[in-house]
Amino acid sequence: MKPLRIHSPATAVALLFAALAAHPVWGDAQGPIPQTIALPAGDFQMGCLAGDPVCHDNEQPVHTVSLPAFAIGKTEVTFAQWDACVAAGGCAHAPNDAGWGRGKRPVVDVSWDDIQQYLAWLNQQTGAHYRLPSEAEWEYAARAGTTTAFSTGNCLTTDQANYSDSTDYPGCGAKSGVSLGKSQPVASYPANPWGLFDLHGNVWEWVQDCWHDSYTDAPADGAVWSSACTDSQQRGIRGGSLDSDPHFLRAAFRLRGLTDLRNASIGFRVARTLAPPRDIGQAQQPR
Ligand SMILES: [Ca+2]
Repeated sequence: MKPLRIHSPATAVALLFAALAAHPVWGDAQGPIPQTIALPAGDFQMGCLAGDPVCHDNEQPVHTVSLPAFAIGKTEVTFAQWDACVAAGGCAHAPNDAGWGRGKRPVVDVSWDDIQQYLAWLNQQTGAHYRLPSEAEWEYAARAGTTTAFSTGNCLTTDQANYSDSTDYPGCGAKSGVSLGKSQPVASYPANPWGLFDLHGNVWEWVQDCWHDSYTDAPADGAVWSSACTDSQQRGIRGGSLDSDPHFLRAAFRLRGLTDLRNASIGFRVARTLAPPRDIGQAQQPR
C-alpha cells in the first residue's frame, strides 16, 4: 500500500490542475476549474427588444450581433474556485463573503481588476484562454435563443431566480414579496434553455467591455468592445442580483462600475475562447 502523502493546499491545487490538464476536461462543477459550456455560433438581437415594457436609452439601438462559437461558464465562479487561486498564491485578494458562506456560493467582493489577476492565474494553470465574456457574449448567453425580457419569458418568479421581489414587473401580476437577502449556491435555480445558470440574478456579473452610453457603433461580431469608450475607467456589469428589483434582471439591462469596485452583490463568470481572439484593441495570443 502506498503511503498517504499530505500536500499543502497550494501543492494539492497544482497537482489537481496537472491531473486535469492530462485529460480534455472543461472544468469540474466541484473543482477549481470553472465549468464551461461551448455555445454554437449564432445571431441575436442585442438591446431592448419590442414587447419589453421597460427599456433604457443605453440599451439602444437594438442591433444584430453575429458571434462565432465560444464557451462560457455554466455558473458564476464560486468562492471555492476563487479561494483555490488565493491558496495557490495566484490571487492577492481574499474576498469577504458577507457572512453568507463560501464553497459553492458565487464569489463576490471582487473587482474587475482582481478578476484579471484570477484569469491570468487560471490561464497559467490550464494553458487555456479563459477571460471575461464580452457584453454581447453575456447577453447572447442570457437570452439563450429567447427574445423576451427574461429567458423565462416576459415575467420572472422567485422560483426561477434569486432577486428581491419587492416590486412587480409590468404585466406579471402580484409580486411575491420574496427576498432571501443573500446569495444562493450556484445552480440552485433552473438552468436557462442552453443549460446555463443564474444569468438572471444571484450576483451581478462583470463583463470585459469598457462602458458605452449606447450601442451606436457597437461591434457586430460580439467581440469585446474596448475602444471609443464613454468611460474607460468603468466596465459593464450585467444580470441583477439578490437585492435587485426584477427589472434589473432583464437580459438587456446594463450597469457599470469602476474597475476597482468591490461589492457584496457583484461577481462574474468566465468565458473561454475557442477560436483566435477577436478582442478589438487588445492584442492577445491565439490558442
Ligand atoms: Ca448572475
